[in-house]
Amino acid sequence: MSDSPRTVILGFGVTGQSVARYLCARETIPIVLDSRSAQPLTDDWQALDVRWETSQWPTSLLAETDRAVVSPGLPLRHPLVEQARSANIELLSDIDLFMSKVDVPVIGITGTNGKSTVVSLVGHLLSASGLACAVGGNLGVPALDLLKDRNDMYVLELSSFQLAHSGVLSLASAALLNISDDHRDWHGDFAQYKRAKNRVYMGANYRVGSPDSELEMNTSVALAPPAAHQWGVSAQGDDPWLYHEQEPLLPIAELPLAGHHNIENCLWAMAVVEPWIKPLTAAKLLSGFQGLPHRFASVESPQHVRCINDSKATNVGATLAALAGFERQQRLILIAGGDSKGADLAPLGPAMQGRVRRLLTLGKNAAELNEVAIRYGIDWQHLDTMDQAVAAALDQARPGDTVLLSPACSSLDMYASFAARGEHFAQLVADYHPRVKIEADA
Ligand code: UMA
Ligand code: ADP
Repeated sequence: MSDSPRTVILGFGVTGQSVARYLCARETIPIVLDSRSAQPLTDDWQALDVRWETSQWPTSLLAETDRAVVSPGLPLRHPLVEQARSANIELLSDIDLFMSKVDVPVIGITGTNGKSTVVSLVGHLLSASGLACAVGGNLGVPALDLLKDRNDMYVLELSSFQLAHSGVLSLASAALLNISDDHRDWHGDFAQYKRAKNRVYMGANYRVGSPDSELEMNTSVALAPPAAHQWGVSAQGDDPWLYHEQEPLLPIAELPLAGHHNIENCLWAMAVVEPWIKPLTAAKLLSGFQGLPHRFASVESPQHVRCINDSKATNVGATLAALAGFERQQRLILIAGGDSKGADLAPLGPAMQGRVRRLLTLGKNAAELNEVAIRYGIDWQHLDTMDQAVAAALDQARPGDTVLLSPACSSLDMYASFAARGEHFAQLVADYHPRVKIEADA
């Protein structure tokens, strides 16, 4: 008989399936509970006992289970999680299982915005310096699936959901990039969200944070001239440069990514790998990095305008960062809206003033955006579809304007994902045929 703990997996999405693969390879066949309606299962899973549409543990199973691996989508107060907790079943995440197995350094990165960009940058720096590394976690490939190949290091993007379900991770290097309002619907309030994010530092060997962090850090990052143990930005002659302490590293003009917030992201990536890569070496390696799609990415546009796909801006903080990179010259047509996830959209008002010439709103929480626009005197129009929004934006754009899709909201009320939203936007821009201007010129 096997001595392995009797394990139940809660949720059978991307994470749950990676946990099942991991356990099956160790000859433990888990049971799965999922509150969704039944999904078709591939042949690989026929041996597995998956119980769909259940928000209730079968009583006998509750008594026989040692531990439950919880998928990130299930909130801490989900009935399946609460019943397990009441029955004193050990609760853990796929990240806990991953950390218990891995014997090489793991870097973990969390934050409200910039996680995927910084994780990818870190992966790029490590690979370019000759280390075999794999990146994953919330980014896409679930952590346990990364173990199929041997690597010198791993880099994980960690969401607040994963961190809330995890124990002490003891990462080799950990960073919390920034924190602003998001995921209220999952966490209940901002304090719980913040608490979950700070769990990234538990037991960490090297802690990278902001200068104003409440916890003690090994090094910190800010867009200001750096002191000892700090990374920042300072002038070299007339030009701004990236600095580590007193050492100039790279002119900002030579960074591989557009967008003001990406200056900070480059600093974070270099700070996180400092135990393995010297600052000047890291700065030289930055140049080979190509940005990720849907994050402040220029798309093929009509000649007279620049169009930017920032569909991954699924919260207010990301859209504020995108707006901050523009002068207050009324050159922006902003397409925004979707599911706000309970967030307060009001901070967008002052940031739009002077920058946004016209706001085009879409989706579930468009009415709240319209109210913000009215309060701050911004010209706005509500539209039902992205097709209408792109046509309106390009019809109204004047030479030199920028059309920015930066929704400040999740896409899930209208699309399968932020990527589907961004691709649709880019396609509509590429297919656009000027109507108003041709008629006006004729
Ligand atoms: N489920 C229930 N009941 C619920 C909620 C979920 O039974 O109340 C089930 C779902 O029906 C599904 C399963 O749980 O069958 C697992 O779904 P999940 O929502 O936990 O998601 P996964 O498919 O496991 O994907 C997760 C991350 N998704 C979420 O955290 C919502 C993916 O991040 C991540 O890439 C993947 O693990 C691998 O690590 C996506 C995401 O949107 C990109 N993340 C959020 C974000 O970035 O803002 C946090
Ligand atoms: P995450 O994985 O945390 O969602 P991404 O790198 O995918 O982060 O970027 C998500 C959104 O946040 C994009 O709209 C991007 O332009 C914006 N963004 C990226 N870095 C930052 C940052 N440091 N601060 C604020 N917004 C950022």
